[in-house]
Amino acid sequence: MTTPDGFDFDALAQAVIDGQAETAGDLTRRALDAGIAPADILERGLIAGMRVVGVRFRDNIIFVPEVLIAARAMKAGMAHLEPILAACGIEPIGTVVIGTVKGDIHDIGKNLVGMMLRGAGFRVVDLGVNVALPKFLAAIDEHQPQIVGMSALLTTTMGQMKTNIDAFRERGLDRRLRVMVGGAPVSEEYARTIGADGYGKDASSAVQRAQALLDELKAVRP
Ligand code: B12
Repeated sequence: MTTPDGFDFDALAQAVIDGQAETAGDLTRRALDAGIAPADILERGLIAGMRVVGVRFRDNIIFVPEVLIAARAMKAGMAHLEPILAACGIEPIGTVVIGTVKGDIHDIGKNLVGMMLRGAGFRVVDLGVNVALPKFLAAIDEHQPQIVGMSALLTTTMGQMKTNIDAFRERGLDRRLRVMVGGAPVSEEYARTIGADGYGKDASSAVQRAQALLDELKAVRP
């Protein structure tokens, strides 16, 4: 699809699908220069491309190396969006510690959520991927976040989120922080089942939920 000002979202999606990092970066830059909203570039270009990659991967049409190359192209585009999404006010409205849980190395979605949270005024401490419980606990101790975000993309690693939430609760941390979870296999219902306080199906709903949780926490602990 082409916008009235001539930007072709399909070409950007295709660059991700083909793993053309340079083209994905150039097209993202061009879209920004044409005044297209970062959220549209993300959703209709970069994420649209990665969606196709996901289907082809699932159907065994492509394999891990191709997916990695596509992920690199997506990141090349995201690198141009990050400073814009992150540009915000001065004082952070709250702190979020975020990471992909132990056993899982998917980080594209988590990075997007982190970027959008920064854009909404949060300080974001990103622990990276394959984050084991002790690392979450140490970061909570060090950064005193109001919110902890956990990402899991595999059905085999989703359970780790519950293990972590249980451990936070055992330590009484649920009195002073709220937990948000997300990732492709995670649902609102699953989040509720494991005792998470919030779920985000995508980065913008993650931001809305984080803002609501922060307000809720401030009402309880002003
Ligand atoms: C890219 C990718 C990879 C890349 C990851 C590169 C990277 N740097 O992240 C590579 C090639 C490394 C990879 C490896 C593997 N992958 Co993979 N991968 C994918 C793929 C195609 C896309 C994921 C992605 O980036 N999506 C785009 C982002 C924007 O979406 P997202 O991650 O869902 O994030 C959004 C939301 O979920 C939400 N969100 C995400 N995190 C959070 C956190 C919080 C707090 C909140 C509120 C919201 C939130 O907001 C995000 C932004 O909108 C998916 C397919 C899919 N449909 O998800 C498979 C997929 C997840 N992978 C899969 C598999 C099986 C694997 C491997 C086991 C393959 C293998 N045989 O080795 C390994 C596992 C490695 C490991 N230990 O983690 C399966 C999982 C199946 C299952 N049921 O568990 C999938 C579903 C593919 C499939 N259909 O089979 N993979």
